[in-house]
Amino acid sequence: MKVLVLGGDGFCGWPTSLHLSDIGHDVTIVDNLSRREIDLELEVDSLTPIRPIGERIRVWKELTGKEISFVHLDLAQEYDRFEQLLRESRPDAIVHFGEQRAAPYSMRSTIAKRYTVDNNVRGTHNVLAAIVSTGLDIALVHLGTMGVYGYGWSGSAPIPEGYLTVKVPTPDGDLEREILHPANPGSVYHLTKTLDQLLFAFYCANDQLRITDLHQGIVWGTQTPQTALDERLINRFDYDGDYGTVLNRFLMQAAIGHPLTVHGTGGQTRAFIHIRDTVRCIQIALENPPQRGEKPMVFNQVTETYRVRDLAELIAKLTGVEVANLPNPRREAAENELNVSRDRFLALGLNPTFLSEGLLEEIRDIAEKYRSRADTTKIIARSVWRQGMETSPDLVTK
Ligand code: NAD
Ligand code: USQ
Repeated sequence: MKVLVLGGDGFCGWPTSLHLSDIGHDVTIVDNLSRREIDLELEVDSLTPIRPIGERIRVWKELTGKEISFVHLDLAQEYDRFEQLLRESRPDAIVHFGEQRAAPYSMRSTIAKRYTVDNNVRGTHNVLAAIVSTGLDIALVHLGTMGVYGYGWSGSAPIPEGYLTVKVPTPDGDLEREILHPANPGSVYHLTKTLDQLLFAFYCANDQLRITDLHQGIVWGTQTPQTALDERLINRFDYDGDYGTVLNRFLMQAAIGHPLTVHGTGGQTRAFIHIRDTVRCIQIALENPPQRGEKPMVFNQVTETYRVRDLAELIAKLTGVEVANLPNPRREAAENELNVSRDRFLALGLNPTFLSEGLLEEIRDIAEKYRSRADTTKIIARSVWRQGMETSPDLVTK
């Protein structure tokens, strides 16, 4: 299969590109390298020493003989070049990771809010418009997020995979309807993913595009069998207050003896998935596309749920590090339950990596190995959801 991986230089996109290439697909990465530029803007770097994209691709070819192409292109700004790329390369499928993906970054300033909406919504719409304009039958797999559903909306009922069956009362009795699960975004970033959903619903209905939207939980872990082949293929590991996600941050904090930065009571329950399962899920989604005329196919790409304070306690017990309860810089429920339906990937053969198996490997092979690269001034989350919210002081590292 010929596959374009949009955002293929990023944390999920790079290991996915290698995995798809490894199993025989013809992969082209399309990326504007904006994530690397944001690192420069934030004056922070991946904990792991990631190599330039050209070197990554050269090393993959040296080691495996397999070729991955790279196109430097901005999906939001360079529509004509993207359409031309589709006409020339005629891909069977597109995997779309190419968006600004950090909630704290999206809330840090007016400029960042506007950038996130412009980049994500324009980029996604350009992809859809270009598929229609070329007339090619390209299956699109997009990375959505569990955050489109929000937290706590449906109480203890499991969050369905995309659609909710509702009863509409009418004078002639109740009408049963299937609707997109109500959107309840918690940041400007999550808001863009709820807007993406509506774009997909429209283009499926109007143009019969074939679209799969993967509502992924928080990805943890770093390496896949392919990125672990050579240090020059290593995946990125974000630990800073904007891009670092909670579990990877806690692992890195434990490795350097920094108190674990729990926001508020840590009663927030979130969904998680290991990066090795992310790449398998993308493969499964590519192998099981919807038919033309179907509505967007939605999968919940999640393997486990955890409460933030339970994760902190688990890591504290394993490593002896302290837990710090900090003022929460976000506006979010202090405590929530999370019950998620996740049957579809399991039914299609996903065999998950659970926290209990992967944590120690991650601490030893990544967090401890690269701890000297950490800049401790970048750990505390400084982006606040509303002006005037309290931020935390730097915590002393032992
Ligand atoms: P990332 O920032 O590491 O990678 C995104 C890549 O897209 C980067 O390489 C960036 O340069 C590129 N990009 C951004 N805007 C672009 C544009 N306009 N044109 C071309 N390239 C562009 O993010 P990630 O963690 O790999 O996430 C990938 C996708 O998965 C995102 O859409 C994100 O919302 C979703 N997701 C991520 C997680 C997670 O925990 N990391 C969880 C759920 C969903
Ligand atoms: N949190 C802490 N301490 C920290 C960092 C985070 O307590 O040091 C808390 C946050 O307040 C939040 C929870 O942990 O309650 C999760 O935060 P996160 O930064 O790990 O995850 P989030 O902002 O939701 O975003 C990440 C990815 C995003 C993806 C999303 C999946 O950056 O791309 O869409 O996870 S989900 O959360 O399921 O929507």
